[in-house]
Amino acid sequence: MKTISTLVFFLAFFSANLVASDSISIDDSWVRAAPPTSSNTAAYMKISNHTDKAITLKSANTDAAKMTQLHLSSMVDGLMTMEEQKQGIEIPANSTFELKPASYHIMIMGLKQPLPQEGTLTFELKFSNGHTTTLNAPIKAATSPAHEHDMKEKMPMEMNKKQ
Ligand SMILES: [Cu+2]
Repeated sequence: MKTISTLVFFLAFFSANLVASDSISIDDSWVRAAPPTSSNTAAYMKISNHTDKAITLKSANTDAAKMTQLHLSSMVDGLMTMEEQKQGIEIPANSTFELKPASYHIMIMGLKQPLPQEGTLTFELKFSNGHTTTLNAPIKAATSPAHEHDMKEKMPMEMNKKQ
């Protein structure tokens, strides 16, 4: 009986995954660990659109923070700035789009508690085609010391000079 219930579990698991990957799949997601001095961080991932139409990431939500926005970082006059992408982030047809440091990201503002470099953060992503994905993104340390969220921003954010 144990073998059968294990098998049923795996079949249910894999078929759920197949349904979820119909239009959109997410790989390599991660959240930047935040020290106690910072209440903001960002999440990154690769989003694949398996359809022949563009799909827009409309929103991301997590219970761990007061607010979540979709942002684009770019260099303006030698300063890294970020702008909210109110229209969402478009994933072109049949392609993979990467949210990454110094580029598109999910901005997490007003963390309810520090994010140590362990565990995962749960997100819900909503897409323009009605698709919704729940994601458990691992929390990792920053790989690059100079990051947009440590610099002066258009919006008020803590400077993180201690590190
Ligand atoms: Cu940002």
